[in-house]
Amino acid sequence: MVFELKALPYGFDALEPYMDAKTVEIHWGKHHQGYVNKLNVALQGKEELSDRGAVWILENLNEIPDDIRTAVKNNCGGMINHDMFWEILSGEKQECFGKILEKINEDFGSFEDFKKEFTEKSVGFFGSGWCWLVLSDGKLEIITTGDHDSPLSLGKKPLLVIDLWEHAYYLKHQNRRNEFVDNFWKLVNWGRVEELLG
Ligand code: MN3
Repeated sequence: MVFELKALPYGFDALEPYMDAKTVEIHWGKHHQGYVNKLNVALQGKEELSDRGAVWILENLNEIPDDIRTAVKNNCGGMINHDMFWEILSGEKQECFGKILEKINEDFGSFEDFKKEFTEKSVGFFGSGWCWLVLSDGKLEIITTGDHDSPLSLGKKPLLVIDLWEHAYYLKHQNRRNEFVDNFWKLVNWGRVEELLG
């Protein structure tokens, strides 16, 4: 199969003023699209792999031939990590609620403790990568991954993610990643995160 760029669930300006329309347009239309394109190039003539889907690929990287494994890992992760990033954002400000809030309180002590740890790990992460809330053996964890590595490759279920590559914030915030992370909290679609928790 040929992978396609998933449509954004909202318009470019839907996340204003916390995430600017120009950043969303370039991030989705150029960066995200670029990973989809490069994944298709890497998997050309390998339908037996692409037909199994992106999740299977990231859960089974050892089954990808050596000569294309790095390109497939980077670009499949680039595609699917961005799919999740867009879908857990929303312009309709929400507080964390329901089952996901209960689980966060259970595993982190309080929402504020969770938010503090996630913020510190996001702001402090060195280089390009992602910070995640994942479910691992029934327990919530905050982890970071470098480049476009996915928690799926570690056997963990991703629920929430922030993109820490400079392209995610440089136009608006330049080097001030902490401002970008602060704004991220105003955009989280907790209803979607709760659905992903299942
Ligand atoms: Mn990105």
